[in-house]
Amino acid sequence: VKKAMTILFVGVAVLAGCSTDGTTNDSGREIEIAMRDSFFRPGKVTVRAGSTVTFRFVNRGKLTHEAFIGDAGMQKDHEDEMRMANESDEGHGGEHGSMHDAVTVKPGRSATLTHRFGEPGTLQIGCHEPGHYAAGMKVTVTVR
Ligand SMILES: [Cu+2]
Repeated sequence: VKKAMTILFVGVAVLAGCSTDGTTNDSGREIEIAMRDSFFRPGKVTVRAGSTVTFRFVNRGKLTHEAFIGDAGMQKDHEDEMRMANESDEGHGGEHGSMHDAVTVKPGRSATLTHRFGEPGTLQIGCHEPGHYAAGMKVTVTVR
């Protein structure tokens, strides 16, 4: 918990630094997000429109988790795809590695996902392991 607080504090400090300079582009920024059973910490991040940000997901839980970046509609579509993949034995891609903007992270492992944020708006990073997204396992990403 202490570490998550530190990350949160650093994140806020970085944002505060950017707001004093309108031209700051935080491309190349890396944000660490912890995966727990079953939620992400921090649960909210803010990024700049037009920047490319790398998220490092560190799975500190005992379950496998996933991270998928997209808007609310894309989260719903991905949730449906994951449900279908879990229900049928065929066409079950395992790590679903062909899908960009999604990573699956086993307990004790970490993985990165780099995303370019276009227009201002609100996106989410959701975990679509069965039941996790419904349980609130998501990060709200404010793009501004
Ligand atoms: Cu999860």
